[in-house]
Amino acid sequence: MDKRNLQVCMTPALFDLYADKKSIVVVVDVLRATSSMCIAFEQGVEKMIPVSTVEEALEYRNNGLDYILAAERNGAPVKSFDFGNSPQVYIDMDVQGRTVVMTTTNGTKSISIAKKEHDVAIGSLLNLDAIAKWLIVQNRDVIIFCAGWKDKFNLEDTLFAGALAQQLVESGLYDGSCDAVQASQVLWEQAKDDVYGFLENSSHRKRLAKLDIDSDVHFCLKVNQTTKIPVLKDGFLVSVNE
Ligand code: 3SL
Repeated sequence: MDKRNLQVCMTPALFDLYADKKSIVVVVDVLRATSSMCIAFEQGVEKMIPVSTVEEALEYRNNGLDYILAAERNGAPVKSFDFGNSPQVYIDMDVQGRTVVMTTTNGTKSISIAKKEHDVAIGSLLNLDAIAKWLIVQNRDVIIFCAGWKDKFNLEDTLFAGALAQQLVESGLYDGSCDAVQASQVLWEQAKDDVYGFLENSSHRKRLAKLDIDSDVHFCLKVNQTTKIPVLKDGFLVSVNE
């Protein structure tokens, strides 16, 4: 049997090189957008609307519906929004049944790029095993799309790519020969026993530490805290695992 194609796209700047109009694209922004999305569904959020710009998000404020508006730029919450991009806010607040409109620096931008021609699912270390199992059942080609930072490579998204790629390749269903798949798996192998330590000198860990939100880093690096798998349907993220 022919194996399914598996690719890792390390940054949004490279996405056109991997796009094939048929793969499921798994968007990942470990710190912190896709981690926040996964935990939001775990805590009872019903739908999320990812948008690229702050202006688009603000348009939802006055349309009469009771949305939670969440926005982050350069790591910081955007003034006048209900939430920033901390995953822990979904633990602290009652969000059952709510719809969240979210815009972030890299995560929602990457979703906007991917959704033009591909089906989109949301991955993070928090839902690692669940999304691996779900992808194997879908039996389709996969692109793991790292949101990075402003079109640059980052380590944490690449580690997730390696962790997910490892499970997909071990299933025997996927061809793991893409160089970026192999590179991400090598990094994950080195990092997996102490991901926080491995990221000690990484740019985003330092950026978030300066903003005094290191506890979010610890939170986002926990593996398998939820089985929710957010997927994009008609512009809304919904979870395929209830
Ligand atoms: O870039 C993004 O989408 C954010 O996740 C970055 S931050 O972790 O909120 O700084």
